[in-house]
Amino acid sequence: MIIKKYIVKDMKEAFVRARYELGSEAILVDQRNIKQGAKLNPFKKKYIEVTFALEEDKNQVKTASKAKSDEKGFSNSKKEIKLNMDCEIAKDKLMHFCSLHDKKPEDLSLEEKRQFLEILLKDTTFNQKKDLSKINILVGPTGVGKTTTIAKIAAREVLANKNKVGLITIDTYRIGAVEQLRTYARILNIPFEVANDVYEMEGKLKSMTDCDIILIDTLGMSPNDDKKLSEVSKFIDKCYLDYKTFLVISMTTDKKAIDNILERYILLNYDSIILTKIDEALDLSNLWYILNKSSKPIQYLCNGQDVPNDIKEVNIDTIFELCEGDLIL
Ligand SMILES: Nc1nc2c(ncn2[C@@H]2O[C@H](COP(=O)(O)OP(=O)(O)O)[C@@H](O)[C@H]2O)c(=O)[nH]1
Ligand SMILES: [Mg+2]
Repeated sequence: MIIKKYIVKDMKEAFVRARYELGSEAILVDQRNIKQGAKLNPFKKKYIEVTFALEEDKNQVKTASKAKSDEKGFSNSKKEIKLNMDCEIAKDKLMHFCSLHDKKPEDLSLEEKRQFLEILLKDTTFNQKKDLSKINILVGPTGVGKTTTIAKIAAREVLANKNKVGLITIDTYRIGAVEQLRTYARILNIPFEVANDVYEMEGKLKSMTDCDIILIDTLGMSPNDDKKLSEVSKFIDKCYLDYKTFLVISMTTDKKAIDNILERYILLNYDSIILTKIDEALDLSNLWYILNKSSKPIQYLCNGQDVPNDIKEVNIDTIFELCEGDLIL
């Protein structure tokens, strides 16, 4: 049994931190109000001390990612990898690979399947360098998960990489959008600013120059909405430091719509792609489709609503795990 105590401002923060460190199987065992600060100080801050417990595996300690991966199919277990391909290019490559090995897809060994995956990814943007910049702007259609993904990235950078992170939103259109991000910033105890117009943008960025990483949330927009695209573009132009633009696409989008998004968002000069809602997709065909279609690398894969756990950096292991179980390649 692992027991861990957290001193936090509220229960939401406690759950985010416990889930991140111990995984979703951690159980809340105790919570009590405490005050921190000098004994006679009337302005002592109120905190909650929250205790979580996690049952250990018989043989190994469950890490957060392992606990999570068991749940969402990102597991390392040696399950059969299904190679039912939905994407023509990937299918052709599989047929070629199988004929070289004189085997049917279902007879490939695990090792051969991994080899094939490496071949499949070799000629794509897969191995391009993927880093965060000082400033990172997430753009994309409405409801794809931009704000949620910003919270996931921010939490990873703060909790795992110990970076100083700041959040800015320019999404003042949607009711609740500002509050959504403000809440995450409060939980993570990091600076948060709203840029109401382009003129405010430079000042907001300057107020965060001591941050290692600044994440900027934008309004969702249809790829056909020229007016909104050019509006967001004006905000991006104000980023005077090193910056990177991420195009966020949901894996549940149909291929025609993906074509349109990839093409239209070129107006915003995006550098990299983030794929969300992998958990809701029936198969991984959109992943292969985008890998073959776009010249931009895919940086993160998001597989659920849970902040901060449901995000993975793209590498061969992540993809290999994704292909296992019921997620079909
Ligand atoms: N299933 C699933 N839902 C997600 C994922 N990412 C975000 N969501 C959900 O999608 C909805 C819209 O997310 P939001 O971040 O507000 O999207 P935005 O409009 O692009 O900022 C919310 O209900 C999120 O919880 C994901 O990877 N998988
Ligand atoms: Mg949003």
